[in-house]
Amino acid sequence: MKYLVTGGAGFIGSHLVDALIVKGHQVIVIDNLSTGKKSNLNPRAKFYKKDIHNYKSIKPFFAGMDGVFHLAAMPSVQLSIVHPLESHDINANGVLNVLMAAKEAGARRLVFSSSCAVYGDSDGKILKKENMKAAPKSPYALHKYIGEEYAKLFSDLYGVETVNLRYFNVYGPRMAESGPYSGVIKIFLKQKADGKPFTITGDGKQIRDYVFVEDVARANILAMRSKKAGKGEIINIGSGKNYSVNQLADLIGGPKKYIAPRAEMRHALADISKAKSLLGWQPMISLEKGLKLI
Ligand code: UD2
Repeated sequence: MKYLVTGGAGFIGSHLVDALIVKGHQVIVIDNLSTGKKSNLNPRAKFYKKDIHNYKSIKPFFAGMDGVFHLAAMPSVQLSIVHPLESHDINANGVLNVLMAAKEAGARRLVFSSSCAVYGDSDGKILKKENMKAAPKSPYALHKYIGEEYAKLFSDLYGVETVNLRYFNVYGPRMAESGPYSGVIKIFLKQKADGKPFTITGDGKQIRDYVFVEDVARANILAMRSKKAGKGEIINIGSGKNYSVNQLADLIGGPKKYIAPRAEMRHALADISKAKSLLGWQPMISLEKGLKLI
């Protein structure tokens, strides 16, 4: 099969590209290299440096594609709060451009990378289920929600099959080392290597659900071919296990330093029963094992 991966030079996208190529598929990557890196790119993928906010410039690359995986994004809650216009351009308008290009090219299915940020605080409920009301607390969350709604609309109106995957905290090799796109696991591992204490935001009791990047790549491939999905379904992709930031720090092992809290959702734990039933997916790498693979 021929697949186009937007954001295929990025952290998650590049693992997906690797998995597709191992399975013998032909892969085209478009990526503007804003957060992605050429060094992440599988040499057997065809790469084009293109920006998803320019519809005309990306459209030609969709011709002849069997499916599209849309991962290109400005993937930072905190950055979207400071730069809502840029976030809207990439995380909302960009999805529309990619959906439109997929539709025009006659691609069968598009799998969209969304985020558990869409849930917001869910009235204090820790366990997030897909039928809960969306309650975005940041431009990033709102834009991902708009993307999901567009994907569903394109299925209803134009018959493009779509699946929305709501990722929880994805970690693994090639995670950004530092800056706004880095995750707490990478930050703590670096702090430990540098002999520094772990910087814990707020009281550290906030809960997260950490899912290994190769499990996420596999979920994408299953979502592309599942016969039980394709009409804009929303599907959580997490581990189904919860860790507070304090517990994560204890697992990695080292001294803690408490810093100011962030404006962020308090708790996020995925109910993954829908991923099991619709995709036949479940995570295979535990956090304890995954930490050793970074
Ligand atoms: C994750 C995703 C983000 C979005 C969001 C949805 C990552 C890197 N980011 O954001 O793209 O999908 O989920 O809600 O996966 N923390 C510390 N110390 C630090 C850095 C972070 O305690 O030095 C805390 C942070 O306040 C948060 C937790 O660790 O409570 C996880 O932080 P993160 O930046 O890894 O990811 P998150 O959940 O903010």
